[in-house]
Amino acid sequence: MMNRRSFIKCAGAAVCSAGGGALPAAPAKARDAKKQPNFVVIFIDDMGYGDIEPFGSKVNNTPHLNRMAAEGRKLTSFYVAAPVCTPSRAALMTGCYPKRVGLASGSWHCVLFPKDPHGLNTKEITIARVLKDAGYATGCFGKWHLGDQPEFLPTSHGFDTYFGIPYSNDMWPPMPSAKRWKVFPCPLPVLRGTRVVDIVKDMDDQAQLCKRFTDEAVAFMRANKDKPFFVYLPHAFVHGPRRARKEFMDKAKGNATRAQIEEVDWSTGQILQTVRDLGLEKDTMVIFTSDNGGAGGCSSKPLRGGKGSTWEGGMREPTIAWWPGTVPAKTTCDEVATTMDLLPTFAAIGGGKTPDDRVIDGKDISGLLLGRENAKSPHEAFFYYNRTRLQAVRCGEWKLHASGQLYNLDKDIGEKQNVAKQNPDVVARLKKSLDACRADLDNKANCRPVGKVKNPKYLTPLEKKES
Ligand SMILES: [Ca+2]
Repeated sequence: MMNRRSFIKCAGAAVCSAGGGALPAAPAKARDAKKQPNFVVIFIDDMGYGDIEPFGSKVNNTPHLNRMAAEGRKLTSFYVAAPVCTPSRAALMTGCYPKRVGLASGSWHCVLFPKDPHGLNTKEITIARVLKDAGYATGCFGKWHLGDQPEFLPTSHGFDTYFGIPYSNDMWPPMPSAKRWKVFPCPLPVLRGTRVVDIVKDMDDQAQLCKRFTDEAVAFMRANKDKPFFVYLPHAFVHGPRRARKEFMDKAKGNATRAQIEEVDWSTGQILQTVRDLGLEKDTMVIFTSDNGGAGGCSSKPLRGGKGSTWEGGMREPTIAWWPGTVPAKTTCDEVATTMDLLPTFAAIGGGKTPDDRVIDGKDISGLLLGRENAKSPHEAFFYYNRTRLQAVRCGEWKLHASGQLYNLDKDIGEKQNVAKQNPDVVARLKKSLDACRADLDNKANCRPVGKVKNPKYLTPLEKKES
């Protein structure tokens, strides 16, 4: 696929706009750091709210995240828009509720599978395309999971460069679930652009994924240090099956969950150190968060629930923003914010254009990130979807589940005390909010179609013994 250099070479030619996006593409340009800081989004897979020390872990050692939080800002009410991979990623990429872009779920499961005919529609304008069109060099390193057909891969969605696995690391012949799901055996490919360059064969290969994605991201940052860049680093860690590199396994005494969390901490340290080494720490915003709540072995404490649920533990993520000198150090923000907000926020900060020809659910949260005095959440309401079902709404301190339970999250972050009876007026107000959301997102006319191809193919040949 097209790398940045070949892209520049043919910038302006019609062929370069193939793959969607309404805006004309612009070549990556020289840095004007004041106007165009770099953006890095580190997106962990299946890590819970309580898995890192800045968010209360007593189990895992996360010195690099501790330093990141000390130098930056913790976001304690930061949400993803779905409690599982594919829809959560669709929301981050498009700035929209997953249902809005046809990806509330996969075709026959809550997420997309290998050879799925569906994927992120190339008519969507991703955060990468917005930044690329503003002159950023854009790279994605890690797990994509928004469609594995070439037209759905990152290089069709505004990323100059892609290296990673196209879907989850457990969509893999050795997994017992692979047979149960009857969609295999297709070896798990590692892609560069749209080309398969390697196969994840065994657990030793799995253990290398964090380092490989990190090394690629670091090399990309070094190669693009003189231009504004956007790095999206969606780790395959800490999604099962889990194994980290030996030094981390040894340190964690064989506890693979702990070892993986500590290795993504190491990875974050590598990213921040690279930024410092390049002298770009005053010009780079880094966001660390996770794609959904904690899966087995992880901790979403003190929140209730975890991956797959619309309790807080499924969708509220341990999030840190870092930009020395601009994002205030040693601070915490508890205002409601979401991954959907990153697209309009990065556009606002980086001189990009948020699409105005379609609904974008995310809002500019630069006031919250930069710690402007009295900055409030731009969200009157945040909605919790599980696949296509609306299950809850949060308005300020209150969360109403569609089932009728009401919680005051300021006083009861663990959703233990249903206070619906004591607060009928609040229940009535939030019910109206749920109704308004249903009237919007349950109406197909307000949603855009998922991408679809006619003859999807496995990216790698089937294993002989199984075919
Ligand atoms: Ca996930």
